Amino acid sequence: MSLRFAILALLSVEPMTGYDLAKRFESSVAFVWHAPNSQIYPELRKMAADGLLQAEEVSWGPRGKKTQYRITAEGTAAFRDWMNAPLEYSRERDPVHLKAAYLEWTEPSTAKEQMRAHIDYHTMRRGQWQDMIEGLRAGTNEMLNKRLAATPEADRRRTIEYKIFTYEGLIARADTEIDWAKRGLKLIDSLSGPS
Ligand code: VNL
Repeated sequence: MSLRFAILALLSVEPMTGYDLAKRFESSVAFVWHAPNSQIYPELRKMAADGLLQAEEVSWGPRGKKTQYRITAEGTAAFRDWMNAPLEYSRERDPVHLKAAYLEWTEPSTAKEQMRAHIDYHTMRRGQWQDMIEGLRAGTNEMLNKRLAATPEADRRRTIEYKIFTYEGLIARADTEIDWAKRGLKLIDSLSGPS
């Protein structure tokens, strides 16, 4: 359900073809709302059918045509309403923690390998988020630059700072995961002797 709001967030800047939207999505909002192209294209069609977007045929190349999606007044209102509604939470569905609860079913060496993989994964994600913050701060993020060009001067600072705030939250979470997995490594050793 949140997918359509992630799409509306991007289309609030300018109309895009499905292909351009999918590409931009991947390098911006996908870091907080991951969705494969196989969900994005059908969602765009549904949103047009629901009146949130207007689908327009635009020429592409010498004879080709492409569908471009433009946010409607209804789409803008739906995004604003959603933004102003209370936060929603979903209950945990985390295979890592599910497995952590039953590590007695593994060899200690396997359990430690999993903890190390957890550290590696979150270290990698942390790096991507750090790079994102650097691009947002340096003014080299293409999506943000387009958004800023369409944003009144008085709103630009908060438009930037809230994006940075988002990635800082993800980095803090990654740090917590890394610390937890390090504690896991120690715990596994203390329960089984070094392996
Ligand atoms: C935007 C740009 C959003 C860069 C992002 O993540 C991002 C945007 C939420 O302007 O919509 O990393």
